Amino acid sequence: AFYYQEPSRTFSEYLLIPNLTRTDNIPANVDLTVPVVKYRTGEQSALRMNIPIVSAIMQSVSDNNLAVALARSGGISFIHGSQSVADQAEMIRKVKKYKAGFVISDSNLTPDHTLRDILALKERKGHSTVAVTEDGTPNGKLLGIVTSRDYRISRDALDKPIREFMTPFASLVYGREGISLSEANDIIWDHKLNCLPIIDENQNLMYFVFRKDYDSHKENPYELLDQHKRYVVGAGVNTRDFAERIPALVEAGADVLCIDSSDGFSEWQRRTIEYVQANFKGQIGIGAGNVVDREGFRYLVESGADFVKVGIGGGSICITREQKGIGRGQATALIEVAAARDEYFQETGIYIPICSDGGIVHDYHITLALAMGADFVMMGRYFARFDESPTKKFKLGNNYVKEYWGEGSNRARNWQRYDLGGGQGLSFEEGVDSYVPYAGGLKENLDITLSKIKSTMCNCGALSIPELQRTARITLVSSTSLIEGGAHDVILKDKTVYSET
Ligand code: MZP
Repeated sequence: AFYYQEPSRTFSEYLLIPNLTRTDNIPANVDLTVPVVKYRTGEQSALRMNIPIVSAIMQSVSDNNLAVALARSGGISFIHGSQSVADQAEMIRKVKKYKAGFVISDSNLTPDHTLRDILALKERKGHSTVAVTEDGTPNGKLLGIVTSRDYRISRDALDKPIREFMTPFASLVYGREGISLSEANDIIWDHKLNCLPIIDENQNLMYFVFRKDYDSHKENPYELLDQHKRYVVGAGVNTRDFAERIPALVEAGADVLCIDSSDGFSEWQRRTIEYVQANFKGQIGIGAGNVVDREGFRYLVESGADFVKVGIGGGSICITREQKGIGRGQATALIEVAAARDEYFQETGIYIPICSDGGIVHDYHITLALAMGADFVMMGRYFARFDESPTKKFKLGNNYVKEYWGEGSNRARNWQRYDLGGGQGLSFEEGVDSYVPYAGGLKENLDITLSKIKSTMCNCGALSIPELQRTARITLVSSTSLIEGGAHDVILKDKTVYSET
């Protein structure tokens, strides 16, 4: 046997050492955009994300509901494939049907008009008011009403019912007609604008809509564009029914695919990747994994993978290491695969994004993973806690919890993820069925996580993820210094039980 000389390590064994914080290192200047699929030097990735976070390919995590919420915040969900082809394609369709806007006339709009009245005005001519609905239909949930600059309704009028509809899109700053959506996107990109293009039935731009709290320095336009004017969504696939599943997912509008497997270093994955490259090259990218070393990475990339996912056995619900004795500490696996990616880039000029999958416990683990070379992270437990995840919320003792189960648990019945050929069922479990503490809405929680990442990056003197990867200084910590890192030698107030005398 070959023996590795170093033990494999987890994120909690590392810390970042601050670099010089320059005066321009403020959170508002931090750019968190990342590539999702491979690209050549001098080119842009065909798919980029506004934040370095995707949700896990799991029944208890990624359905169409969570996908819309995450896409709105700039990330991508990979809709799980532990369901029939038709059901998965339908979930993709539901995400893709959401679109930017829909036009109504405003001529007789008064503050007392109800939403129904406003929508009834759609039939009239004229475009000075735009209703932005979630799915682009008159019956969709209204996100906002946008008026043109010369709109004559008085400010006071907006205090009445219509005002409720004014968030989050509030003011029209800029209008240009007769240009295509792709030209509009170029303008938005060139000028670093964060806005929503409102288009007519012929895909021509009518207005740019800016958010109420618009701050051109703070965010990247991709957050609101999701590139094809619809939300971006990914889909998990397996190495068994790919020839049937993939065409249906592509047809439904999936933007990117990822093979879901606990061990991706296999000829089954090569076959699946080759199928996509032979039939859908240039149309859709496919990620592969999971691997934990250089050899696994090279194998998948040489098979044609568009990104590579790293991690075996580190997931919160995963018992693969206990059951089969395979796996590797997540940090060590990631560091080795990132080095292999850099080596491959030097050799070929092709950059392969890598995704660190599983084992993120604290928000700072995300920043560490990025500093260690990940382009983005995949999380399950993190998202399972939110309102938008597909599972039930209920009270356990004094606390609210949500259900969260692994794809290798009996409950999931996802044998395709673990099958090594020939089987049609799980012969033993590799995952558990569990609860996670309920944490509220996705956006509120994700905003806090992102603000921690940005502020740590400022401590490290980095304004972008590539800069963080180039300049980060990372140290191992001893088990004793881990104790020093938490609150210690004090009596925490909220843990104290007082007895009145
Ligand atoms: P976590 O974010 O909950 O720590 O980990 C999520 C990841 O665990 C998933 O993206 C997937 O790679 C992995 N997973 C899902 N189900 C199982 C299992 O049942 C598992 N063993 O390991």
